[in-house]
Amino acid sequence: MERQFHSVTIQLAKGDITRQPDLDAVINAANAGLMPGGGVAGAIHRAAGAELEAACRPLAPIDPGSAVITPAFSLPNRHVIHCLGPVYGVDEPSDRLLTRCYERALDLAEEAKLGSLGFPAISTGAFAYPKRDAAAIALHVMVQRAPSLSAVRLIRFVLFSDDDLTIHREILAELG
Ligand code: AR6
Repeated sequence: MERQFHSVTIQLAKGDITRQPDLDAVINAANAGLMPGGGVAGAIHRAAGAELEAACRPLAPIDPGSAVITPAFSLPNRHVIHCLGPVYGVDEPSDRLLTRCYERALDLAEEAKLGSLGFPAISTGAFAYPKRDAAAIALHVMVQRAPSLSAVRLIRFVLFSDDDLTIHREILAELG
């Protein structure tokens, strides 16, 4: 499913964030240390190779709600944007921090003049953010920011499960 908001296409796809060769950058659901871990961060670091860990080390630690950008090394993309989402029930206010994460990722993409981005559902795995609330926040940020984006033209949410895809589809269908 996809929808157009101003000059930005928001697309929903089921898949693996490390297998999106047509995108300029993928977003990592990082940990504060920007190190390999489980979930998205583990997959991204495995696919990018040890150079990514070395590139991340001087940029860490980062705070919840912030993001940094690195090259993507052996991934098929040009860049990785590493976002630290809130741990649900711990990092507060979690909705503001999750919003800021997505906003910061868009800011970094605009600065680097990236045209296409792939986002996972940040904070909804190990960080336990309720999936529907997180999807609403992520999609609202994209729709709100679409009119002011000049480089970013394609935003793809790369979702791991049918359940996640359904939730995002329901919310995207109601937006705008
Ligand atoms: N591609 C797309 N989505 C994925 C992939 C993948 N390869 N792998 C998992 N997901 P998580 P968080 C989904 O836990 O909640 C790590 O250990 C997953 O099903 O990766 O922000 C880090 O080191 C879920 O829906 O991110 C951090 O410590 C979503 O991506 C911590 O987890 C996010 O799950 C970050 O936790």
